[in-house]
Amino acid sequence: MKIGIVCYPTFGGSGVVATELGLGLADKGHDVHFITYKRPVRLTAFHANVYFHEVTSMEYPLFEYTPYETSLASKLVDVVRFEKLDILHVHYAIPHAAVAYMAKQILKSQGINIPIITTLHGTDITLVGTDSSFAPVVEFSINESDGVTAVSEHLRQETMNTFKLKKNIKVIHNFIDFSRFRKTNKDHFRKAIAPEGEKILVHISNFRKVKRVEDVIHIFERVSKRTKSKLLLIGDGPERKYMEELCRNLHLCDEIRFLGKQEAVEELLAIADLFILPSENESFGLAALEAMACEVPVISSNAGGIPEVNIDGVTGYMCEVGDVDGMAARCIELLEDEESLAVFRKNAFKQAQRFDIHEILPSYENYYLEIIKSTKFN
Ligand code: GMT
Repeated sequence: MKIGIVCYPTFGGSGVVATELGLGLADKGHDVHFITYKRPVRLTAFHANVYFHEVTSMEYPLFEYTPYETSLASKLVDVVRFEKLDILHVHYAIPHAAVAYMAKQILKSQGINIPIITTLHGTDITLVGTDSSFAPVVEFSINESDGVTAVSEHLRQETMNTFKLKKNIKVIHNFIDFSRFRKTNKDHFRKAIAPEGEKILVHISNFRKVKRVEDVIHIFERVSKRTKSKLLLIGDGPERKYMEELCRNLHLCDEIRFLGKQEAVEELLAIADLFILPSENESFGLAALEAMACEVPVISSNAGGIPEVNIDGVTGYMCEVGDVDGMAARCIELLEDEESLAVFRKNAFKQAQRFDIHEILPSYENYYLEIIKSTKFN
């Protein structure tokens, strides 16, 4: 198939999933065309059947806001027409689903039928999509997509509850590439970060409010009083400066390291004992899955789709959102019991295998074929 993928090219989960999906499809022989404003961060090496089409917008003094949507729609029309794409798969509803609808209508007027699949990732529904400045467009463009997928059952339900939908939503979970995410020996890193054999806790996110990074720090404060430990905070975003302030106020700067955005997170997960994810909302929790693939148990909230990934008492523990004491107690419990920790590590890995890219990818391929077939004579 010739597949067009539209996504955010940044470090966010939706862009990562879109890029890994595209690369996986290319490995299976499909031609994959990424269409976005910047080369996606995980699209680094050369691949024979992967193409990147950069969307550029004309600058004009009248434009206080550059009309990216118009440029993207024009680029989609161009790429679909001249590369003869079979399907367009857009990730994150805002604005991609609406732009795809616009491109579809233009192409229709030129006698070209392009099926559109929209994948919902989470905040495009739970946080941003419900805002009155977006909601009518999100609802309309989901209904106008030929196929819609959500990354968890919870997100599917939430979308159905939030919008008036005429469409079925297919659940296709996030996935993991074990050729990259697996436990490796990085003892030299461990020695550098925890020279006195301290336990290592890790949190990775985009430091937005929804991630509750302050809970991570408060959990760590409690844990470090009982167990010699270090906390690695990976990623960057609007909350980071407040979190740095909080660490200073709690006198924890020697124990907590802010590592910023990192490309090779698997190398840091390789030295982690626990992964902390106390999110307010989380449609799936790809970061937790990546940790589990590296044999790191997860202490998390039970928000959104996290229970579809983390199994309470098996691959980690889950507590109510904001239950800092509960999450700290669970961390201490595991860190002080090497035997249980080893069992949880193995369980986490086993559960992660359910989301192996090789298991999940065929669901996308089959869905593409189903949607192409069902839209052929529209
Ligand atoms: O985690 C984020 O806030 C980034 C966001 C994104 O779309 O870039 O991630 C969402 O999509 C990921 C991939 O499908 C999911 O694994 C994350 O759970 C989801 N984040 C939220 O729902 C908060």
